[in-house]
Amino acid sequence: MNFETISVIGLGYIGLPTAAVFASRKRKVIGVDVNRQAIDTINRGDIHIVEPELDMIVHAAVTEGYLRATAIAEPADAFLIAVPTPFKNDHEPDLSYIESASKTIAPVLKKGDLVILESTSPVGATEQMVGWLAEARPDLSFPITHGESSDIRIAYCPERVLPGHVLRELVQNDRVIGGMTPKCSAAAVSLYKIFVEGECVVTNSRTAEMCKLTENSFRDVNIAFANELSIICDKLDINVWELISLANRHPRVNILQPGPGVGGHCIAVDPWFIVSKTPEQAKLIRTAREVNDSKPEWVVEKIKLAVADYLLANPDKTARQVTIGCFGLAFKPDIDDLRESPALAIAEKIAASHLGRILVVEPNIEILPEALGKKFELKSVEAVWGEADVLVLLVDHKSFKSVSVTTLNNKFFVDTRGLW
Ligand code: SAJ
Repeated sequence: MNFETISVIGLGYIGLPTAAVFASRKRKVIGVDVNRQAIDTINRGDIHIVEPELDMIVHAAVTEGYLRATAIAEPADAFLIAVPTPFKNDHEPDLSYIESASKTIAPVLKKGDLVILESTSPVGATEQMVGWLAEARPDLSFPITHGESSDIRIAYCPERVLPGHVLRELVQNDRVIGGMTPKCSAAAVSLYKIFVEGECVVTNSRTAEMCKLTENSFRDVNIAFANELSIICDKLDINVWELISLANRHPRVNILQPGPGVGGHCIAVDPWFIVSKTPEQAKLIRTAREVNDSKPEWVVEKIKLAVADYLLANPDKTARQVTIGCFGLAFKPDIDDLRESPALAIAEKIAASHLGRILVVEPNIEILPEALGKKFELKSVEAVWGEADVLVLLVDHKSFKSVSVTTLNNKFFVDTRGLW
């Protein structure tokens, strides 16, 4: 198939890099988004998200005329939907963005077009998307009812790129292609082969949906195991990081690292999409979520104990005179993303109860958002090291690794990452 024009709906962390990579392969790309500011920024050749090297490739794509952003869908040969799929308060998936993306592209669909859903979704979401498309375009036929002879080809093809390494992983990772029929899969493979150097492995749409959820649930369950071990080891006075590194010497054991909890927009969300579909069966997956979600609270209690120990050792001081220093606020090392961050949640909980000062070091951020600036004082590693009475390591940023362990003597500290 020849894809001259490709449309990407949703120009966020996945959609924008994908659009830019297609454009870098000299395809005409129309990016569609509801955010006027994002559209204007992209059309200026700039970016509104943080991802290494993305600015360069978006700038080149826009100035060379291959990439353009708009609020209104235009005809294309292939449509890729990469919109958010958050969950509601009860952990039920919220597919409203997919619904509105479907309604946005429906009027411009034509016979022979390919529509791909990339958003992480519960099993059955692709079929649901086809329902919305078919409702808006009763004049077109879809694979659910017309199989291989349908007018429109449909596939579910999840992304699996790691934030911070998106441009490399988009090209190099293997890609799961879940076509609704073999012809749908073949069309999707030929689209991705424009830039994917990894293997495009074909399956059906439901398996592809479940595959994405399985990948992130696998990590969540493994991290929950590590977090549970860390709580057990704390009781038994064993260093959990030493324990895991020893256990991982076994050729068939690979335990991930414990931490202050699991953050980000994927691993802490996607397992719920399995749980909400099969609540009776997904016992382990639900428990893992609960273990990881409860870890920040456990860390907060540890910090309170460290403050109490400090006061015991310094009877001349009051709680108001104790300064707590938090190292790191991001949701994982070496990024500046504070959204869904357990480190930030812990620091905020401490700020709500602690009477004294709270200093934070976040080497990837120059100025704290206004609301946070009222709660914390942003300082350098050295300043916090010197001024804080109780040190809390929340994120294993590279720059924290150089702190010499010997200088920790006589400090009160809580280390959630095993660096110190
Ligand atoms: N974490 C731990 N211990 C570990 C590893 C991670 O506590 O040993 C924590 C991190 O600190 C962070 C959270 O888990 O708070 C998630 O970080 P991550 O680096 O594991 O993953 P994400 O959320 O940045 O990206 C994941 C990736 N999925 C997998 O590795 C299976 C990525 O490939 C997916 O594309 C992405 O989710 C997504 O979009 O779904």
